[in-house]
Amino acid sequence: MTKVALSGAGGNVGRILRVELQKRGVDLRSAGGSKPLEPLHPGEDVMHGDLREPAVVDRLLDSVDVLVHMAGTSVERPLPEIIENNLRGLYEVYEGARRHGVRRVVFASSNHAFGMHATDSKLKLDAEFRPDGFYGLSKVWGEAMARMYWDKHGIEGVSLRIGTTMGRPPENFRQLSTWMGTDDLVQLVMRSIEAENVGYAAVWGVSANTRSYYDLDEGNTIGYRPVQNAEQWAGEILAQPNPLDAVAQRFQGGAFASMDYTPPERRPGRG
Ligand code: 15L
Repeated sequence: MTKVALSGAGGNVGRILRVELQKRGVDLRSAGGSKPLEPLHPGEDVMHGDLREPAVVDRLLDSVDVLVHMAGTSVERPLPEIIENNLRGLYEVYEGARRHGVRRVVFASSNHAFGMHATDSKLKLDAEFRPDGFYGLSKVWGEAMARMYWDKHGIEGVSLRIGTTMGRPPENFRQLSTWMGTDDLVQLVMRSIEAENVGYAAVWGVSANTRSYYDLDEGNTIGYRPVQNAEQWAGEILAQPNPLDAVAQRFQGGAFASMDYTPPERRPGRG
């Protein structure tokens, strides 16, 4: 049976996956960061620790076939923190994957690797990376890292370009485009674990939203077919004001894009 490790199991997405994957019979080891995870049932395979330490990574990946890597900083933060948690952390788990013969790494990438695309464009999987900050930039690096470990070391990689997933309905106008429901999230991760001969693949981690920023018609290598749609909540959401400022409304990354944004009149050569 495939042994799956889940890092970031105490985080917003990991917490959902920890429960849902076990419900579906996945043989799972769940890892938290600094805080121990309370076992959900007697004998649950849980651990915690700092993934920058090879000994912790060794515990995580011992006898593991597939790593679902959800750990790391998940919001915009100063670059030194992003480098430690997202770049160095990912490097350590990939080197651990080599040591332990892990077959596949499923990497939590993000829509923020594309956040400076305009909200009126629809992206295909080969769209240009346009990160909206240091967090998004770390996901560009992570996708390239997954590609490199497949090309160079034969570790399969799936980059999940996750939109907005939080275990509840969409809450604002932007999320009508970026939302992914829990059923779709679970299908996405199950396909990422079970699909055969993936090699390296990137997939949009969003539901089949009517207002999607992403072209889902081109399909994907792992056979993920979302069935949920944020439009179901459009009536309530459109009745509320859009909470985003004018800049955030122009770019797919929303508030991440407008954070520390240099307006045209303050750009070099325009003053
Ligand atoms: C992400 O990548 C973040 O981890 C999450 O905090 C949300 O901001 C989400 O994207 C989003 O864009 O809604």
